[in-house]
Order: sequence, then C-alpha cells, then structure tokens
Amino acid sequence: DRPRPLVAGNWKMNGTRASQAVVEAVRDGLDPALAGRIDVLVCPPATLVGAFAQALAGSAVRVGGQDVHAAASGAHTGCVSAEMLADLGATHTIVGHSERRADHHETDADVRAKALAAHRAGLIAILCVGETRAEREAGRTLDVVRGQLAGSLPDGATAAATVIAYEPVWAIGTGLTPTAADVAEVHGLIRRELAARLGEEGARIRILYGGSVKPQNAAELMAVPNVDGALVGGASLKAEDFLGIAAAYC
Ligand code: G2H
Repeated sequence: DRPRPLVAGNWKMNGTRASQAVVEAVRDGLDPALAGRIDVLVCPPATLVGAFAQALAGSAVRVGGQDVHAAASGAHTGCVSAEMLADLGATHTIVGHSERRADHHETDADVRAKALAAHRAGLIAILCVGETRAEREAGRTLDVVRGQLAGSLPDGATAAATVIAYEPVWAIGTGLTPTAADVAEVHGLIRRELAARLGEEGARIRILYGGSVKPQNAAELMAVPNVDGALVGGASLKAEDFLGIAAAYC
C-alpha cells in the first residue's frame, strides 16, 4: 500500500493576478481519472492564495502557502500566519524550504515551530530537508538529512497532516538531479527514520522528491521506492509542464 501521491507546485516569488490563467489551465487540464488517484497542489505567493483558492474551489486542485510564521498573530511586520492562509482557503503550507533556511537563517527549531503552527491552523505541513553540494561531496548527505528531520519534525506528526520533501540544495533550479539510486538511498533513510520515530504513522507519511523535476524526468524519479510525489519549482509555472509531471502517474 503506497501512500497516495502528491504533486505540488512551489511558485516561489513568481506570479501576479494574471497568473490565475495558469492554475485555471491546470484545473481544466487535469484528467479526472488521474485526479482520482493523486493529490495536486499549487503553492503561489501569499498574495495569490485567496484568489487561487476561489478559482479552484470545488476542483481537485488544492492551494497552499510557501511559508508561515510560528505565531498566530502579533507584532511580526511582513509575516503571514498559518491561520491567515487557512482563512483564505489554503490546505497546505511548505515549511523549511532550503531558500528559507539559507536566505532567512531558519534553523531546524524554527522549522519545527512553523510545522506546529501549520498543524495548529489545520494545514498540512510540507517539511523540506536536503543537503548542500559541499555536504554531499563530503559524504555527509545522510547525516545532514537525518539531523534536519530529527530537529524539524514535530513529535506526534501524523500522515494526514505531514509531508516530507527531500530537496538536495544542489539540484534546485540547476537542472541537475541525483541518480535514482541516490534518491532511493535518501528516501529510504527518511522512511526508516519516520518509522522509528512514529511507527506505522511514519510508514504512511508521504515523502516527495524536489529539485529540477521536469516532465522529462518525472516518471523515472516518481518510480523510485519511497518517492510519493514531487515538489516542483520552475516547471510548475507552466500548466503544460506541471500537468506533464502529474502525468507520470497516468
Ligand atoms: C526546489 C524546487 C521546488 P525547482 O526548490 O521546491 O524547485 O524544481 O525549480 O528545482
């Protein structure tokens, strides 16, 4: 029994109101039979979550955020809380993306607090982990991923509310991808760590691969054991490419 796959798009800091045409094309182009077998999610900038949630209401496509503050409200200028995203109709949020960890100095403890905030607001947390190029070259990939998972996954995480995304930092936006064997090794480690910590629940948590997923490589990557879907950046900005990746599950 493999978990139900999730194909998620991370738009990063891209998109304006005119981009709604892209999610409408994803909504209209998604094969209903495929939508019955996989979950499809778009995570636009927070500015677009409300409009996209309205445009996608009643469809198989869900809307999520890219980050949340750990607090529900308060004096945090410029930040967005999980409650605010949920209020707009979001069902998921990414937490701990490597760009947040690097550019905003987010620690494992910060990411854990954000995952808990997502859960508090009823959102599914997509928690990202992954090694840098230097860490991989130093042979530290498994130690780094194990450490990030241990530090950022909340106790009592459930499969219904938690998704892990393995995104090797060196594969993000570079067109480079790990080999299927490398992906299998890391996803296998994550699966074992989840099972050790959470038991049967850990066996059901979805583990996504992210980093330069394209229609051309999606089928090979999605066929790797313990790969339960994709977190897609650049290729999620075009409906045709994003649907082409989802079609790996046809
Ligand atoms: C990794 C990924 C999406 P891309 O950041 O989260 O981006 O597919 O552009 O490498």
